[in-house]
Amino acid sequence: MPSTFVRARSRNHRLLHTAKRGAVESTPPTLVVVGVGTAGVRRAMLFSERMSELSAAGRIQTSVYYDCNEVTVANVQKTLQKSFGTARTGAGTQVLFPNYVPVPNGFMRDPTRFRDFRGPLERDMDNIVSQVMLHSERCGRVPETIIEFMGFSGHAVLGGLLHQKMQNAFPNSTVLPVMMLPKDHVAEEWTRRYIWEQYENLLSGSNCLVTTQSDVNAREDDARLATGLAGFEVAEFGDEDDPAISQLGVTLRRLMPASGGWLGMAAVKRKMPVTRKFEWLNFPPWWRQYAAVGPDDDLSSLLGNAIWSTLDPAAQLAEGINQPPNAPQEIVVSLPLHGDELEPVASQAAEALDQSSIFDRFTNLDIAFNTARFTDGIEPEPYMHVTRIYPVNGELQSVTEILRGERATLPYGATAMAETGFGSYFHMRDQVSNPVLPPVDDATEIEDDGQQHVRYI
Ligand SMILES: Nc1nc2c(ncn2[C@@H]2O[C@H](COP(=O)(O)OP(=O)(O)OP(=O)(O)O)[C@@H](O)[C@H]2O)c(=O)[nH]1
Ligand SMILES: [Mg+2]
Repeated sequence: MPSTFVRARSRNHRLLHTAKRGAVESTPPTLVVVGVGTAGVRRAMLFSERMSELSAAGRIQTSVYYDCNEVTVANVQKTLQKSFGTARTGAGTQVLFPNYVPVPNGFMRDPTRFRDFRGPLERDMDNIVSQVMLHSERCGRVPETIIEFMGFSGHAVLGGLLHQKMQNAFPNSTVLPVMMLPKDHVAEEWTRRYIWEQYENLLSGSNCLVTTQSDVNAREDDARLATGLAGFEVAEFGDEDDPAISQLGVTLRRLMPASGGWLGMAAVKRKMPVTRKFEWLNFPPWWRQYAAVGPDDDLSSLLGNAIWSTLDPAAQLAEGINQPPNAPQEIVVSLPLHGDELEPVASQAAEALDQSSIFDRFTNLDIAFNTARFTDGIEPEPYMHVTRIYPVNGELQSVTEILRGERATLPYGATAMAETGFGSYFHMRDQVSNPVLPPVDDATEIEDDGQQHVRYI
């Protein structure tokens, strides 16, 4: 596919680097995607859809849709049948479902319910993992990046177990668990009482991308997440002589060392100003229409604006997380342009950004531009998507709130630079030793009536 890629790299790399991407079909499959639970499966599906809209679904070796729920499995199968009817890409992807579904409707949000069936469930998961391994041998390479969409509901601990099995099967792969922090009382209660501690063990040492369960528009949030991840996967951040194929993996390996266990994502979607449209008839329907823009300043200021907007709280996929400004940051800009239009637009935008103070604010920032036209429902409007991934340090405010069951009052950031990811037990610390939490008031402790009247001789 003759799509052009342009990279603008901080001030020190003022020269734009241009690379012609080779035929996408020749890129060997190197991704494994795992969705756990109903929401996780939905997110994994959306990611695959985005990848096929980029003609890059062939990069996925295996998709695991792990939801012990007959309705979900049937839905996924129906959707896949439909899309395989039209898309040639992705046909080589292995698709796996749980074979053992002890309860047809899932675990009813109870994360302990799986324990009655743990033995056979684990055997089924072992079987899934060995099929993933077999297929990776068939593809001739171990997966470079494994994306796992997980949550805090009925399938939570099973997801953690599956994560461990995958990690053991592919110790050298870059694994990205994408967590969805709960926002409803049932899930928060379970997280507090049970799930968080399980995850401290099961996900120990991972760097997780944090998102928050949406209370407004889950569909839109899932789409932003999928669009961002797919955009990163087809970007080209690596050096030309880097043998890495998974570009998301390149990004993650750059960001993870700077993180305290978490990564954050911000995504902005903006309508493109269209001056001209034309068709590119040689390609499947989702690539047929392009917005082409003349060489006016409107677009570059709009672009600069959208990039700055990734700093807004509203753009963050998780609430209340902070980032060190000198940490590495990576931005992907996906534009619904014809490949030939991309380079002039990107150079102009890079120049405008250079003049704004963005590279002073983020001294270690990479920006990649690429072409992508995603189908957002039936809307014919072309959109640009800007996504930023960044490492997070210190306290996760929303987690403190969930585990404490009340709003955190002190400003976060006091404990920045601390390792707070799973395995550190940072958020599990007792009340006295956690500086963010108020000290325990001994005077309010209820006295044991019985003890008062007992005299020890
Ligand atoms: N973002 C998003 N959230 C969803 C979606 N479907 C359900 N949720 C929310 O995700 C939370 C977890 O629900 P599920 O994903 O069904 O949990 P599960 O792991 O499948 O657990 P059980 O269904 O209890 O076995 C719920 O609060 C839902 O509101 C979705 O498609 N996208
Ligand atoms: Mg479910």
